[in-house]
Amino acid sequence: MSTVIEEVFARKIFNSRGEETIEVEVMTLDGYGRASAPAGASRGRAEVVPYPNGGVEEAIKKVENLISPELIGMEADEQEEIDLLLHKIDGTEHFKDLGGNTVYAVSLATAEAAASSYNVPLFQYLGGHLADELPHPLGNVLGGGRHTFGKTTDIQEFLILPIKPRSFTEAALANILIHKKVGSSLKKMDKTFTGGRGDEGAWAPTIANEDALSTLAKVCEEVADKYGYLCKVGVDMAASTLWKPKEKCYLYTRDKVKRNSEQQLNFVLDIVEKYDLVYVEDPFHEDDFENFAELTKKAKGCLICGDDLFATNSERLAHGAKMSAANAAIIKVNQVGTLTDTFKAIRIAEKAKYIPIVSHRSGETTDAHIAHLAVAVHCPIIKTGVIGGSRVAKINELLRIEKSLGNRAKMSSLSFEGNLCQRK
Ligand code: 2PG
Ligand code: MG
Repeated sequence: MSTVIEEVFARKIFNSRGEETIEVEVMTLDGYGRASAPAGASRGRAEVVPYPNGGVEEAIKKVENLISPELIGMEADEQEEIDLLLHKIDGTEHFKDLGGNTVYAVSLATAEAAASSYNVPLFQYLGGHLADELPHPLGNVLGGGRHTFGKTTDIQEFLILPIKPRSFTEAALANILIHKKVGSSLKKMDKTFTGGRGDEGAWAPTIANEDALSTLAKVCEEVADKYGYLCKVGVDMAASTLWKPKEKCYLYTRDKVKRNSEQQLNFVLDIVEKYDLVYVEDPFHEDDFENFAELTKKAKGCLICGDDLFATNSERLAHGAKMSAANAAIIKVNQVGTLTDTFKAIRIAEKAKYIPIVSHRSGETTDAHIAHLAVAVHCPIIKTGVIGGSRVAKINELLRIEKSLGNRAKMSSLSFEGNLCQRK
């Protein structure tokens, strides 16, 4: 068994939105890894820069001329050294020179090549033999914002989270059933609904924000009564996309409403109570740590999650933790670039008792690395979408992992007892 890197190769492929992206292959003497980078549409300002000037073409040249010569001869299982080297070659704070997506593809392909050299699945290579817990799938069922166009909802994502499923298979089934039933409800509600869906496979109807919430809540109730699958509703408000800094308000174009920060806080508290929301992501713009903290204090029983707020950035997470801003954090590897930086962010989140939520991006390839990452770090929740090729790729990989674990497979612990969702 040898993990010595023999070849590093980069090419251009397309993501689910038809945008160009980078794919990297890493060959060792005994193994092989391949990874392609996802892309966000509602990106946080604190994220690393996705590509160097010149885009994917230039990123490929960077791999060929700068990264590959350095990596050849190194051991693929020296992940930290390799990720550190990528920082050194780049030399900027936000991977401006190499591009965060370039680095993402190299970092992930290297890890996969090491796992393959050892002949173990990626989740086991990263998480060891005790990695036997499956995450709860947080599924995007209906949406608008930057993931669609036209008169869709202002809130970017209306999500569902299965509560206490017996297995990942059962949880995935519940999400698919609810997605399907929400589609039927929308068809009945609006004769002009075409069945259109947004970037992540979520329905994209032209309805008001609260109508979306009540539709989802109703379908969840019906499914619980008829099939016994208990699911709760959540939202990703992606509030930075609604925030108008000059006017200091959140603009809801669909609902023709403007809300200042206080009104936004009250609106979120209202919908949490009215629709029994279990999850609220990015309810305020990305620099408003104070209101995140205020909401976290007040919205007992609800996960308040930072995505653009933290951008998987260790310093931002540590700052948020000091203020008790949020109690969950989205983890997206391409927001920071390397696996090592991602593990660091996860450790900080866990130390602060935040729930880490490994997440897809709106522009995805059919890669399934995040499924492995979620199992490796015992992540209680994975945000992956419900249907569509690039979404199902992650779900299917988790089904394979569950099956491969046999009797050892269990759902990651997420306690919904009492009023507060927290890790046991
Ligand atoms: C988000 C993500 C994924 P994007 O805001 O959470 O759902 O969207 O990848 O466009 O940032
Ligand atoms: Mg988000």
